[in-house]
Amino acid sequence: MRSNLFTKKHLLVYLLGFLPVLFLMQNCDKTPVQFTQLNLQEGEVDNTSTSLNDIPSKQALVYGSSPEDRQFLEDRITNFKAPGMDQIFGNWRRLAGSQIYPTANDIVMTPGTEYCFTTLDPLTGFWELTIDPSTGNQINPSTHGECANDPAFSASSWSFFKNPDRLHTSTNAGVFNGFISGIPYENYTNEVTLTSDKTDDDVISLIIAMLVDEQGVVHSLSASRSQGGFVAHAQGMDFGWGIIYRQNNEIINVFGARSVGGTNENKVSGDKKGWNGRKTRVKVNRAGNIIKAEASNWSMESTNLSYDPESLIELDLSDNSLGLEIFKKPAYYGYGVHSQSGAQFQDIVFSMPFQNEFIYDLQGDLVYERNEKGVYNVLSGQSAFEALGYPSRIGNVETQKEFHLESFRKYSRIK
Ligand SMILES: [Ca+2]
Repeated sequence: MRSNLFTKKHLLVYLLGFLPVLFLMQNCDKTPVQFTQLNLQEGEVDNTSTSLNDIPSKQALVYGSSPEDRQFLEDRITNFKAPGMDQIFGNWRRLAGSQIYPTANDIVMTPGTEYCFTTLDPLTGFWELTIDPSTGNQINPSTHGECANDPAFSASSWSFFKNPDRLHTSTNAGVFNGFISGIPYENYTNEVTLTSDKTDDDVISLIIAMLVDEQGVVHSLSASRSQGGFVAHAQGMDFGWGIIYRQNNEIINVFGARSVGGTNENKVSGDKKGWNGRKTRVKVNRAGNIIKAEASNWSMESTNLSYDPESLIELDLSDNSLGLEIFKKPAYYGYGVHSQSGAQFQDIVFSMPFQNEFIYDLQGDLVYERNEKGVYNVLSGQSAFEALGYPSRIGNVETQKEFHLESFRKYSRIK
């Protein structure tokens, strides 16, 4: 047990310290900003934890007092740009079926599959060949069934390449896998070019929203392109474009399925060569409960990827007939692939409206809000401590720093 954990005594001290704040909060009608996501919640008060791992955690753009963190904060304030693919590759959580790994370093090999984990070739992004111990045969882990069906293996199969910056996966994975943001959003626009240089015909997606329910089930909604392969066959996405709702790895529903340039399904349609270097650009816009997704036709050229107006799929999360109620709140976005070796994401353009982002300076107990010009301003009278709630283990997925609320208004760095 760590000595700096909250105890019941600390809780009492804390609550006494918070009484004036609670009083003020009841009289704060003139406060211009409502921290609806981050206000102190009764359910967050935890007076029984004996382990740091039991403390409720949250993700926010928080910055501590180390020189490194001061620089991160300065960079954020003066030079905001959306997370680049190097950040996504290095810092974002990885999703594989029902598994979520906080970072690549947290991926644990499934016993018996160790032989799959050779080395990702730094030039091609594909796993080096190995010997299957059960048969003695040389196999390619990227396509070998036992390897490709293992969530830990597919989550480990990603590379980041430059010129152009892109995410690449080598594996013909049996589970939907990719990257999810550390911070939830409900207002944003994300545009990405999807491609694969392999002739397989399966699914490459922008994850529109991802949340985990109280039972630990991963719910995801993804704008998906395919060349008509097996994932599509199962749920009527044969046309090559639609929004897929999954629970863990199971496809629950497909919305708006239609053709945007047809498909090139192996041995079946088009030139029968799958992706084979074809590109498509996909745009997702989320404005609260309204989701809009568009796609371009296929093209071999990045310069020829204009959105097809007929591709527009619009969903209203407040329409209960869709069964998507779980997403009616800020959710994580990201990038996902199902059974498509060589899939790549490039030319990401992500933007969000000003209402959507706050950053928290734990050293100065300050809250910054991003305005309509993308400039961060300190919110006068707002306290980072109050806005973030109590007690919390708070991580910043962009910097990979994590903090623990040690005592009233005092955070300690965990890592
Ligand atoms: Ca496949």
